[in-house]
Amino acid sequence: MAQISLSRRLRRTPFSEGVEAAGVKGFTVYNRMLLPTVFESVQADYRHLKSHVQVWDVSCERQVELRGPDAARLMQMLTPRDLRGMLPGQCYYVPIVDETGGMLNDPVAVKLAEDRWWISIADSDLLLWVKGIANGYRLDVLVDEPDVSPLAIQGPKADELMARVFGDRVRDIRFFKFDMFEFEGRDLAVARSGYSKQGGFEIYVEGSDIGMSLWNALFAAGEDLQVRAGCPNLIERIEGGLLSYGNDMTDYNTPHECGLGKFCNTHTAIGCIGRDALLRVAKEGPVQQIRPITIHGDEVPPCDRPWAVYAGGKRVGQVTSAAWSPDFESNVAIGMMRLSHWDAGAEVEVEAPDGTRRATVREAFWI
Ligand code: THG
Repeated sequence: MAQISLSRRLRRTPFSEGVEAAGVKGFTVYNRMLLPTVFESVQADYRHLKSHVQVWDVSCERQVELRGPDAARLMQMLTPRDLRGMLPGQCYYVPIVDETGGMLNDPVAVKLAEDRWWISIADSDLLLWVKGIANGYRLDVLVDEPDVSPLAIQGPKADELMARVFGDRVRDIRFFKFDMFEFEGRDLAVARSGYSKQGGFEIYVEGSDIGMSLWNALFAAGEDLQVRAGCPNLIERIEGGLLSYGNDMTDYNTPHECGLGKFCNTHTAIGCIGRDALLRVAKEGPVQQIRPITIHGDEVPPCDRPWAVYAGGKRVGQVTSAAWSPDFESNVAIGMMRLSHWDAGAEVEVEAPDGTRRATVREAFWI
């Protein structure tokens, strides 16, 4: 198998040394940065994540920082989610849309103060869009990418590991809230969030220089908890219905097609750049939507391009993520399904690269 060539354009992270020492076996590129995808095997990593605790180098979730008197105004221009009730110390999952209502990113917004925000981005060049808007509208706000690298602690033993390093106060952090914690004289934001359904935290590590000492402290404290290096797990995130920007959705999709309508308050999100477009599409309702899908038969190959979905000889959707789930003993998948075939129970055919498979549209994998 060919290898990917390393260079300055493919950025390393403050934790790359630790990731390599832990025996990483595969990477992807995300925001022009290395993101581990496999340590032991995707299935072994999955079982460990669901049983113990893992430390994830998710530095590639880069921050777009907004700082200045117009920071809150700019943030609301970017998203149809109403931010008026959001307080410092809160995180919101926010669809970001362009002037057509197309999805540009699906980040976590972190409100540090009225005039200071981080946008913890998925894999698209959001910094350029945000800088363009700030300058085009002559807003009084600084927009840049700070030296902040998220480190996620995920799994059922995450509370115990974090309490040992940061103190029992971490146990009091509520879901999608953060508080400040000291490590080696640095004040770090620690949130209860992360790209898994196993529970856990994200540490926004400010200052690359302390990266490896935090990494080492977590591994030293968690030896008896069987702490391991891990990464966002393909199987677990499909089971949990966590979407992947660029895979499950692109700028051709609206938030409503992505099932993110619950994170839109288009009527009250005054100032949102995509508001008029979304008011129009929301009135009609989407004609396709993202759905969980069970693909029958044995383990599917990797889904590195959309797989067409058919019913009665007509195209009715596409699968964009798929993996074998040991716990559900079937292939779990995420796909964009046309309205005629998006109801749970719909029987369809998926054109996988190794042949046509029967598949069933689901409400959720655990129902
Ligand atoms: N954490 C942080 N930044 C991120 C991600 C993250 N940036 C990139 C990527 N992940 C952005 N995408 C997502 C997708 C899903 C969630 C968070 C970021 C998520 N969703 C929960 C869910 O759908 O169940 C909860 C949403 C809610 O209830 O508000 O967590 O993971 N820092």
